[in-house]
Amino acid sequence: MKPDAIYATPLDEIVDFEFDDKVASVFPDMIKRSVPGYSTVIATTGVLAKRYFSANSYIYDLGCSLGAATLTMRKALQGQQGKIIAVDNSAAMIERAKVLLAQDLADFPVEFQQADISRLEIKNASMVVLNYTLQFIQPEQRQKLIDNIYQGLRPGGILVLSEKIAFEDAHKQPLFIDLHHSFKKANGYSDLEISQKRQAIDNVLTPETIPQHRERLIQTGFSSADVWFQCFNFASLLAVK
Ligand code: GEK
Repeated sequence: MKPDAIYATPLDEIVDFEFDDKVASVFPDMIKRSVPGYSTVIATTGVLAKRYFSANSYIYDLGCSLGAATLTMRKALQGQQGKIIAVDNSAAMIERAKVLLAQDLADFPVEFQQADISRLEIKNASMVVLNYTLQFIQPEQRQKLIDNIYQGLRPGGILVLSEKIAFEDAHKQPLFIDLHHSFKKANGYSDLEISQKRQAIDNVLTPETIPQHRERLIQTGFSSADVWFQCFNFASLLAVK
């Protein structure tokens, strides 16, 4: 795994974070060292796929990056009839994801698409995965995307929504940001890397609170929406149609 050193040296200008080739080439190391609980969320996505997938349906992995969740779900669904449709708008991510898929031996169809998830037709889905991606969609466009997902799900189908989260409480917000930075330091990131990355990503990643996520999901029509995992300021919700 190529180590992430993108923000390791002082940069003259810090530009907005982008999912370009430089990021895609170090992505597995970056996300593992930056997102507390990432490997638990990926592994559990496979467990949920096994339970909620229904025959001849689709599973969507929206903002799939290199396809970590897709490959885990594929393994869980070997031999069944259906398809995983994995979508990302970054050409660099999709190109690399296709190479990783070609090296994977599991037997379940996967289709990678380079597309904007805000403009996607979602249909016949038993499961939709939005792992750490809604946070990059403009807040005013989020309801439309969640509506589209809800419409495309079969009754009893699920949405797995994993996000960086914010806190309303004036004490909790800085505490959890600080705890997240401690997590990154423990994983070998320097103070310079943490602060330069923070400047680069703050304009493009807008976290919301857990009550905001839950209310949106329930208002959309989901019969339940519960947090099944949280580590510091990263959480994952399971919403059932
Ligand atoms: C994982 N789920 O490893 N349309 C399509 N893709 C998008 C859009 C959009 N509008 N906006 C952002 N992306 C993955 C990790 S990373 C999270 C997801 C992170 C894509 C973007 O190109 C990137 O690959 C992904 O969403 C977010 O389980 O890096 O913090």
